Amino acid sequence: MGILNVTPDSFSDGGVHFGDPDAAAASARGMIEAGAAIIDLGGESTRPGADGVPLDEELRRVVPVLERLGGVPVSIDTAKAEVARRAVALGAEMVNDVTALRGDPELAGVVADSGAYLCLMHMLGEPRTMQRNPVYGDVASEVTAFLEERLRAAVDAGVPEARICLDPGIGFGKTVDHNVELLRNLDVVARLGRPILVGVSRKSSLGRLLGDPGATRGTLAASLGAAVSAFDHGAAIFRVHDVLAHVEALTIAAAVEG
Ligand code: HH2
Repeated sequence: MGILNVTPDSFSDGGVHFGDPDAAAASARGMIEAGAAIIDLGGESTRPGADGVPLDEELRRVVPVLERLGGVPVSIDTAKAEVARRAVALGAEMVNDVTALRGDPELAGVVADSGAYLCLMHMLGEPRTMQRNPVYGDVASEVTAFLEERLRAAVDAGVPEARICLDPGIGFGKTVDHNVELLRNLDVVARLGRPILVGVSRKSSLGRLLGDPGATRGTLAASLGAAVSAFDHGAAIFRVHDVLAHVEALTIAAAVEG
């Protein structure tokens, strides 16, 4: 899954494609050529400390890009029902909701009615405050219990289970140690029987693990190490900025795994 943020403030690629839908669409097509199976298009940053974006502004960011992405498999990274509705009408095949259907009461219905795929992600708190001292007893089992409950809620709302993938939400209300522990115990989440999506690409925990306590992002090499390790622990979908490098690394990991 290649990341395409059309925001001024995403933690890693903020501003790169903001206000230039032609460049954004070209970048998406480049990621597909490099081996991405789907492009995750987002118009609202969820980095720690980020404020929300109003509906009309989010639509202004993503709609021109969606209109240029005919033939490209797209996931829309949004928590807003109206953004998802417009996106699926313009061809998006998946809704990636970092609130796991807790943000907008109408989103479940939009996904169910459209037949889109759905990603449910774990987050403790909300982006503005989520990194203020997150506390867990056992992070893997708590995240798994949350995702199990959200999976049931989505199915009860009419989204077929076979269309849903689950994401432990690396960096969303978690310390570096929580993120590492979660990746090490991904198989616990995978026991829910749904494909696991992991987004760890360039995240600050990677830079911090490499010894910089003030890191705001991680390197490519660190991202590849984390992705291969996540693969070994059962991840199936990788949300990444650097598609070709991940396709190459994961192709080798998969070959070794057999
Ligand atoms: N991470 C980010 C955004 N959306 N969606 C899922 N399912 N999983 C993730 O880990 C995830 C996500 C944050 O990364 P990014 O989009 O690069 O930055 P920002 O939120 O600042 O736009």
